[in-house]
Amino acid sequence: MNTTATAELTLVLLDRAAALYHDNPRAMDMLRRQRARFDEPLRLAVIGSPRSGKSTVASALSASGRSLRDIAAMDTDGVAPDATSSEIRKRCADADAVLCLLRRPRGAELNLLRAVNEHPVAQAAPINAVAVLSRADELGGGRADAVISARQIARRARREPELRTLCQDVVAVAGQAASAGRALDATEFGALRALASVPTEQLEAQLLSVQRFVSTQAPLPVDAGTRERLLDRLGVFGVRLAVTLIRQGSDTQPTLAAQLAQRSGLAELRETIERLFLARIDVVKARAALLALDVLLRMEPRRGSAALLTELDRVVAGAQEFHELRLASALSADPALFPDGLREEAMRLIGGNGVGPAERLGLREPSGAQVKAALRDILRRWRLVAHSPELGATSRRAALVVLRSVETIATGGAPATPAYVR
Ligand SMILES: Nc1nc2c(ncn2[C@@H]2O[C@H](COP(=O)(O)OP(=O)(O)OP(=O)(O)O)[C@@H](O)[C@H]2O)c(=O)[nH]1
Ligand SMILES: [Mg+2]
Repeated sequence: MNTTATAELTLVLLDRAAALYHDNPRAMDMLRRQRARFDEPLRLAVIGSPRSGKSTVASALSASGRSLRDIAAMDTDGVAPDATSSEIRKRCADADAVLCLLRRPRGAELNLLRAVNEHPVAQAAPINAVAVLSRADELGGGRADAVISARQIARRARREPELRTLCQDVVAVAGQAASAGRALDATEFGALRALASVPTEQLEAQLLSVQRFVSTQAPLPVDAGTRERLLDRLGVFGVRLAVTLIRQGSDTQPTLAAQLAQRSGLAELRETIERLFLARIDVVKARAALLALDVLLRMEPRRGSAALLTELDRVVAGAQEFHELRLASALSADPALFPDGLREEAMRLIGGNGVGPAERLGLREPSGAQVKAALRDILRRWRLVAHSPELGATSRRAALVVLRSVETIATGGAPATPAYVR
């Protein structure tokens, strides 16, 4: 695996802890598991209040694309509505990242996200949670364009001060419609096509209520039993969306399944997971391992553990990748952090558009000379920003994070190992 500086430092800390706890089988077992997790798929815990759609979203993700190999979705069914923070954290302890399902992006539902964020290491590196407005069709009133309205709610929620400290992104997904696409059999697909041939107004009248739609009296070219099955699989919203999509030309089963994934928000959720977690999987893994190590060092103190804890704190505080991720969410939430132009450049330089040097510099297949010239220019500009008297202290500190990212590219992508771990 191509590890970043922070992942390497984490492995060093795990080795040191192994030397320290060599006579403690339970601790050694835990340390071995932390080491092994770097070679495993992303472990994604799906949490949420009862009936929030956890099982549906987990299975939709598992059935979609490459996920079986690169994501292991963990459905955390059975967390009581009044579960304490420590119970919730225990359920997420083995996870690298968390999807927190919300019916609404406010109120007591946010307690779950608050609990996930409570640990000090989690606060220093809040890079592993995405809030999902699940059952998004209900937020949008069940119309065929319901997910579009739910996306707007998600976009607004992303900018709210508390939510943006608790998670890295907010996305809307209609899980049921998303997971149904692939599962449809030929009879069900044929039935949807038949429904698509019914004049829009006539079909809409039957879709006004579940009772009407499944009634044996309904003037529809599909038998009542099949209609009931369609409703079980897709829900009223899913039937509406599928019929609309078929009318618009998605009239083969694979294209319909793909369009359902797109229009239900599942595709966006996958992209978010790719961008935030899979693109930096070793940093996400390092964070989880550091959290577990922190707990061990605190719960089972012994000679040498306090010194190791100090080093761990230094690694967490010094991890450029954590700083970059925090700045990336700060930039999306607070566009006024930098003036226009600089904001987009900052996002690019800290890896918001991709973590490779070419993507950070915005150059396609650059030559060595191009990179050098670009870096000289960028370094000069950002040193000025970092010391600009016109910007507030927060912006200047943010500029230092950008500057350090640029310096990392300049030195070949690997920041020097700090002296304290040598
Ligand atoms: N309208 C709508 N209903 C949904 C959606 N996803 C799930 N549901 C329904 O909501 C109910 C709960 O869904 P699950 O996926 O079982 O939710 P869960 O969070 O695993 O539920 P528990 O395990 O009982 O806590 C089921 O009746 C689903 O059919 C959705 O996207 N839209
Ligand atoms: Mg469930």
